[in-house]
Amino acid sequence: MNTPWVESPFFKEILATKQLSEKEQKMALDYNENGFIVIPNLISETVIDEIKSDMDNKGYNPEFQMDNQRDHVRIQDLWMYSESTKGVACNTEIAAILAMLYDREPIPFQTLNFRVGSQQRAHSDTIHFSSIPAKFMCGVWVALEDITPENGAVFYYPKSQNLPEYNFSHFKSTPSDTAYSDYIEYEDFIEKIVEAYQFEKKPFYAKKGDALIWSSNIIHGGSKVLNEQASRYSMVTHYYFKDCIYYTPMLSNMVTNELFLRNNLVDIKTGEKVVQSFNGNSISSFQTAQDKYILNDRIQLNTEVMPFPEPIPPVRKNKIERLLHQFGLKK
Ligand SMILES: O=C(O)CCC(=O)C(=O)O
Repeated sequence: MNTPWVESPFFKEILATKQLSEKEQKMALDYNENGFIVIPNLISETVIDEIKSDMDNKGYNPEFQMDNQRDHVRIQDLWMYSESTKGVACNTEIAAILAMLYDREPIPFQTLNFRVGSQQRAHSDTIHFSSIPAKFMCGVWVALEDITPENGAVFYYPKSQNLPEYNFSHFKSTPSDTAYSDYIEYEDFIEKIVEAYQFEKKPFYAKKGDALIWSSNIIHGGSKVLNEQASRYSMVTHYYFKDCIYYTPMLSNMVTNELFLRNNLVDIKTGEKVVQSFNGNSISSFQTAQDKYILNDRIQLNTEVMPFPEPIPPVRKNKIERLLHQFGLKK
């Protein structure tokens, strides 16, 4: 089935065919049941100290030149400037666990480093990072200091990974495009979903060095910070898995199925652009708006999922339109 085996309805059957150690089996069972697992004491004190020093001396230092997004809470993709952050994103122990859980090569593609609690409202990562086949994505969050009720623990709702992958098409009454300014509507919706299903909220009071792996669709966020002076050094790496099509539902039109494809994903391990495919098979894409694509495998417009150069040259566009008419794909 085109779903991670660990999230498959046939999980138990598949598990019985696998040669897993007792430890791996327990991880797979827990991940399947709850949508997350904890790996205690994964990252050493030395590495943690190096990351924190890079955060303070580079990420949060306005004098240090970097093009990445950063504010007083988070630094995006510090791995580009911090070998130790990159080392955690490419940690071989994490990679082995992810490869075991997903049966595909993990691709670390984004890091976020936090100095304080994010206080981010409940959400699933699938609103930002989805894939075809679905659910080939996960987050690995690492505590770079002890987490307490004071400093804004990450929280999650076990079993919520089994919900549909909610996006704007599930609650907005119009088929219009969405933008980040609409995100609050998604957060309000997710809050209502959590209430409706009465999921149990669990804070992650991690010890320094502990890691939490969460599945793409589990609802999670950052608790309120009770002590404004408290730091919460931590980092998260987001992973996709090989041979999928990668897109952002938040910026796609999920009613008309026009996808915001992540054409510029970079594999942190190699620094190379990630090739998109459906289980290794390339699929054509047709650009419908500046940042949106439909996938089509009948008309060979492109050999793989890649954008056309922008703007689409008029001659080519006419040819595409003629082809779409011819195949009954456009009136
Ligand atoms: O670190 C946190 O407080 C939350 C991070 C998070 O929700 C995410 O990376 O998706």
